[in-house]
Amino acid sequence: MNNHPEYYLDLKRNRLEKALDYYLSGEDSPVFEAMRYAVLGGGKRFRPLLLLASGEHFGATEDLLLPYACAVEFIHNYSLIHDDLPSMDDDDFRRGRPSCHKKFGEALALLAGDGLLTLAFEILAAAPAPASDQGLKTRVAAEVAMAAGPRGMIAGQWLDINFDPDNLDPESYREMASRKTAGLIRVSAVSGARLAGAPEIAIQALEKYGSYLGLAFQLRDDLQDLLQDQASGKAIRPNLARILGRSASLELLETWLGKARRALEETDINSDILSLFIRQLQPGRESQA
Ligand code: GRG
Repeated sequence: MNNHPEYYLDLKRNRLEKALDYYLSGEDSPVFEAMRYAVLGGGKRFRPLLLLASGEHFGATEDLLLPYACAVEFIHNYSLIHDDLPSMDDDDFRRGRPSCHKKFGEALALLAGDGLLTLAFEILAAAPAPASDQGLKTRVAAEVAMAAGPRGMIAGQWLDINFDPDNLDPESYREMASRKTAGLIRVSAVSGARLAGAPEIAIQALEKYGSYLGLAFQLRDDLQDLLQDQASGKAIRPNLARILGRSASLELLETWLGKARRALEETDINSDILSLFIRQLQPGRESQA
């Protein structure tokens, strides 16, 4: 078998696509059609791949991990559908196609998002528990709920909506990004290892790795927005890259990626895949994460 990290990711991406399709099949309704449109139309599958890579590194099987990975991807897709709505970020395009509400109308897009969020927890409730410790399943489900919920992603979204563009400070921006974007990435990195029964020291390292990877993910996205906005002459949306400027943002991106790398090194987590996720976010590389 080819052990190349890119080969591993292609293989897992394939399995994920089949599993996502499976969970969205068998029901012929407009809501499911909109859910399928939103989920199955591309996407890098960064969070579920992270969950699979972290779990398999510590010895969990793909069969155990796949439902959890799909649940996290469904939550992510719900957040994108709702984020694109006119009352939020008002985006007409997502993944190179009309966003869900542009294709199906607002009511159906709202329901498709709700459908994906609740389906995620239906899947978690039915997911197999690790044989070694049945309680780990509930713990993971609770941590996923916390990351997505009103103290996590939802709180982050509210902070984001309410930013005053003229009074942005890096600390409060970091707080927003940590909840809005990094939380789901962090819980993906941790959940796989938790389900595998990894030791607490490794879990803590993955918390740190996931947090910094998530912050870097957001900052990279901000930098791309800044460059696009500068090129198009459009008003630059408030973001961290705008406050810091390009060169300080690139420096901070390197710092955060360095912290993610050190979290793995300090605890001897030698995973080519987890390291590749860091490299993919490095400045100058095409974003494939
Ligand atoms: C509506 C409760 C609620 C939350 C929305 C995550 C989020 C919160 C909004 C997305 C806004 C955004 C563009 C953030 C930048 C980072 C990010 C999450 C980008 C999109 O994720 P990718 O790059 O998307 O993983 P793909 O298409 O690859 O799945």
